Amino acid sequence: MTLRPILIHPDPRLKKACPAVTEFNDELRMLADDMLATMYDAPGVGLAAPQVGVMKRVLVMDCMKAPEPPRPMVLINPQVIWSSEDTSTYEEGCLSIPEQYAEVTRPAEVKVRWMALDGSVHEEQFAGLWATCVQHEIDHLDGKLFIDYLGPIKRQMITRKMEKLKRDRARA
Ligand code: K1U
Ligand code: ZN
Repeated sequence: MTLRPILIHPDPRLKKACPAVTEFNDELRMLADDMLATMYDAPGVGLAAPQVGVMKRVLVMDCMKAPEPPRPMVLINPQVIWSSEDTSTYEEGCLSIPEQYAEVTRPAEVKVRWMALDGSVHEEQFAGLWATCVQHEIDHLDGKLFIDYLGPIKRQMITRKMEKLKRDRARA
């Protein structure tokens, strides 16, 4: 298992839609293991493959809150097949946009279909933080960031802060 570096916005790989996974092999299992380890280490509740520079439709998440046991999930080629009309607003963060938070309104519940690492097909309805997280991660697979839901001034302010963070990190 290897911790993989997380790309920081702005990066062209975070703005591109990822193609579907077609091969279920050891490389994919290794990617999922590395992504879960990287997410827990960050720490975060979700992570999408393009955030570690891999352009594949793979996401991991675990929104269980202590003292509940962890529930590491790996979703391959996930699709939202139903969204509730009622919405919920959550102050979102992103491991690719560190220390920046903003309220985003999304469907409160979604039903998602995905494939597991063995190619089996699964469906589940998510609510609460799970629903917010799975939508945030699927957005990553489509090249969309939570700041794309904000107005242009706030989005540009956050982007400038991230450009500075990257410059400072490169100099350190
Ligand atoms: O995709 C990502 O960048 C991960 C992101 C997922 C997410 C968080 C909140 C709302 C929607 C999606 C994060 O995990 S940010 C870190 C975070 O929220 C967190 C970290 C530790 C404990 C609990 C939450
Ligand atoms: Zn994110």
